[in-house]
Amino acid sequence: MARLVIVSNRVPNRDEQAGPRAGGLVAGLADVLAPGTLWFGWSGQRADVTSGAVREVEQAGITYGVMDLGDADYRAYYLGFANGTLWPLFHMMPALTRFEREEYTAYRAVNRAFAAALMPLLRPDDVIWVHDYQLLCVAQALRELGVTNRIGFFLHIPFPASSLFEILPPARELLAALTAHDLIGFQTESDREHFLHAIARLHVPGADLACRTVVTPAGIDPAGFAALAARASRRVEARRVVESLVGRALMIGVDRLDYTKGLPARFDAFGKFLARYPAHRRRISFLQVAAPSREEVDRYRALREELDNKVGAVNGAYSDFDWVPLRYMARTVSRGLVGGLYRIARIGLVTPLRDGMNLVAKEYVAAQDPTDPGVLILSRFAGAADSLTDALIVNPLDVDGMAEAIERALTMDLAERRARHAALLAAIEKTSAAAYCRNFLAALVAVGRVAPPPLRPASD
Ligand code: ADQ
Repeated sequence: MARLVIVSNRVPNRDEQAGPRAGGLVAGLADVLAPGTLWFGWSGQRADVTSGAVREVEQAGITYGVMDLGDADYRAYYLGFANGTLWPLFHMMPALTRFEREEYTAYRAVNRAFAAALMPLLRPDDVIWVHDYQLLCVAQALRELGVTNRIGFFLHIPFPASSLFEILPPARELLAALTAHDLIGFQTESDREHFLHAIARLHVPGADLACRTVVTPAGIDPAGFAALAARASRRVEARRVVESLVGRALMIGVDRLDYTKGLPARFDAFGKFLARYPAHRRRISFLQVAAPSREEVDRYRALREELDNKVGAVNGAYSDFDWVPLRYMARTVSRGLVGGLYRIARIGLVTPLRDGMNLVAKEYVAAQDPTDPGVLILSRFAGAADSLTDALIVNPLDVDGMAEAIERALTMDLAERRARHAALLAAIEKTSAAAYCRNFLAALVAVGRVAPPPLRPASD
């Protein structure tokens, strides 16, 4: 049976001491991997130069192969081209997108270094699955080294409209690099359409490319997350939150601190809600947990400042002696506690300006008590909105519309909450993490007709 080799920029945090890390890719995959899998990526550590030396660690039957990144590569590849160019552009924010040719050169060099370091670890029948925008060119580099294995790629973030993608100077080169994969996976139909449109407009060769793409939305383990959330809602921190509410409804937001997540407009919407519906003022408490990420990037520092100011404005205007309307915690909390907070919350507010999928929306649904569930408010520009149509769907730029949705969620009767939740739960079960992996790998091996690598027995 073929072995599965996962390649991603970061590998799961194997060091419990280092505490939890927020991030969708790892959360989605880690639960479903079978023993015997090799997971290869950056260690998260920096060295003087990228030497390509690999350290292998085995844990629960999974082998993790990691390499360090040189300081200059970290800046040019990771902070530069991956997160200063591709991340904003793929989220359709051209005004935030910069381009430096040296950073792009470093990006390609690091992708080649990944390929060269991985190559000696490969076996002839391995099935290789590369993840996300940091590693668009690894497969091409592996092919140049003579690797003929099945290689699949999955893009976790959106693929932008082709007119935007084309502003990237190496647009055509990057598309050509992607065609080195046997299969290319996307979160939504619209991402796939954008990609195929770009291929056509830039005349990238690859006649059968449409048959080598697949849409497999990323998901979670709904039953596992529900059990974790039920346990966690009894934890001491969760009980402290409940006590602090004294009869008020909790509204929760949980995000990586990122400008794509729409936090400033979300805070404005909450302020608007308090202004427009004075009767609800003391009946709701909004808790936003935002995990700092990519703090070396200026944009992210500016976002932090903007949010601090907005929190001050809302609380300054509406706080009372015994009520703080908006509590904002710029930190990562444990996965268990996140689940417990979702379960306590009457409203889950997920309003990214643009998001590949957004697993927080799925986690919030899974965490609810089905007999008395909360209401999900979801941006139409999250990939998750394609399947979670029974959420209250909002436009994340429409501050008034979001304020109205908060009011509607707060006053929704139990029958409607239950009906919506049942439909949402069915949708997240259909697009679970297990289904995501199964569907992608089935499509990848169908392209090459090899025996599929094993996954853990499905819990969905
Ligand atoms: P992300 O942008 O990281 O992932 P998302 O899908 O929302 O976004 O996943 C975030 C994960 O981190 C969730 O599991 C969440 O619980 C956790 N998390 C976030 N903030 C946290 C905090 N403060 N404390 C603790 N945990 C926190 C990328 C794409 C997404 C896509 C995923 C998976 O950007 O669009 O859904 O990959 O494909």
